[in-house]
Amino acid sequence: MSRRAYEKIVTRDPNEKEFLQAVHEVFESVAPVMERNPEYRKAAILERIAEPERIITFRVPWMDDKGDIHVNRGFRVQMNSAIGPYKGGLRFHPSVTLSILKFLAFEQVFKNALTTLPMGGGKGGSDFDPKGKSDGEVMRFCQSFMLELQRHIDHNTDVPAGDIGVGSREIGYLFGIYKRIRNEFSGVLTGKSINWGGSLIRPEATGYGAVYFAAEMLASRNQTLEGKRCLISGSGNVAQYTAEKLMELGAAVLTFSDSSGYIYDEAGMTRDKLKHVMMLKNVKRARISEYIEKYPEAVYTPIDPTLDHNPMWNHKAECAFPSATQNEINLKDAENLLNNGVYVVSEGANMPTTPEGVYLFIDKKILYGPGKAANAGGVAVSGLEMSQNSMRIKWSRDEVNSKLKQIMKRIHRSCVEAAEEYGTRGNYVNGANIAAFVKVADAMLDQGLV
Ligand code: NDP
Ligand code: 2IT
Repeated sequence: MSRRAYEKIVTRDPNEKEFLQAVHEVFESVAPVMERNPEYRKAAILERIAEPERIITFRVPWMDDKGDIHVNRGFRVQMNSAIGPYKGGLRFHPSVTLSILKFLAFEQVFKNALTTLPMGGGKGGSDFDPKGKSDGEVMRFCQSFMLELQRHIDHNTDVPAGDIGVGSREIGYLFGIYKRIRNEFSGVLTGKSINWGGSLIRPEATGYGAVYFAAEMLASRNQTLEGKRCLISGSGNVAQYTAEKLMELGAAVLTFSDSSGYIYDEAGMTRDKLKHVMMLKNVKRARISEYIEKYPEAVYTPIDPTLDHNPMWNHKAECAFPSATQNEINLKDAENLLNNGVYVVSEGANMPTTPEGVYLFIDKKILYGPGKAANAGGVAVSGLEMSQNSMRIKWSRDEVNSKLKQIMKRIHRSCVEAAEEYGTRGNYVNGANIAAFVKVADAMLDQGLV
């Protein structure tokens, strides 16, 4: 690995733990690419690719329903525009820091390159916590947030979307105020509702894509998802549609979680149970613990912060779909997964496995699909939403779904080919990082020193 380039970044931002973690993994994967391509070193591609083109931070003042004033911090990290306008979600969560958004923006650059669509990478958000807030409070926050962000985005410049804490309600409020300020109806955000510019299948895309990616990995061993027992973390957008597609393909979904705990339903999810989860999380905005009130045969386990592992990952299964947040699978969890029979991990979340966990998965040669490949279906359909908006047309469900499937198949193939080309067969981490890096690096070379 290019230690020198990495150490420079550590020296500059020693406290950005998540960002350094994401950079370290990519730099390690692309070391042999740097060896083979001295022109990348000469053009300081590593130094440039890990430095955001622009970071915007701003104050977001807003008033709650009682009339009290609150101040949150807003961010947009415009990481890389070598292959298209900045593209990536907005995260509203109290844990948001610049380090987290830089890691997400960095991952996004490579993920977007893998989709083969013309999108650069960016990410943004705020430390605002939408939990327990009224619709009016969320709306006022979104309006204040966009009042500043709108200066820096445009459908040709930077196109945000949702992520944790930003779903269709928030995208609606953000879009409404953008349209009013700019006096234009454009595709400046994706994840819009279907009757005002959204794409069919966008809500489903990340979860469906993660399942298609798992199916591709299994197909490489002549296997399918049918009859496989699956553990899913999270119970939000990605988790819900991962479950839906898994059930459709005949797999058994055993778990859901949120930041308070998890449910284990040994009998497996059904359409009705999933519908109930969607109502609880999307409409009632309740906790997943309420699931057992309707389905008492399931077991709810609250998070125990004194444990060194998450018991959710300690159940018999074949597949795991981490779909909540970063670093939710540590080494102990990874060991537990393997000991329980899991040999397929398809990451719906971004960077959900710690480096030690990743090394173990690779070492044990399981089918491990890293987030930037496995969850790229969401941003891919965002790219398709942008195309539909530009052309002012709307594709059918089947059309978008079959494009999504093709894209996930292609991503899988480019990971496999790049891993093989560099002598690490079956290593999807190297495959994803290398295939994406080469594409972005070549575009950067073409465009000179910018
Ligand atoms: P949602 O806000 O819809 O759901 C997030 C889920 O994860 C909730 O169940 C939430 O629980 C749980 N969660 C969030 N933070 C934590 C935490 N710190 N500890 C434990 N659980 C947590 O978000 P999405 O489903 O959209 O996003 C889930 C993951 O997928 C994220 O990593 C995101 O970056 C990634 N992703 C999303 C894409 C998309 O299109 N939406 C695309 C690609 C990746 P609670 O209800 O308690 O907050
Ligand atoms: O992490 C991600 O890829 C997303 N949150 C989706 C980004 C997008 O622009 O659709």
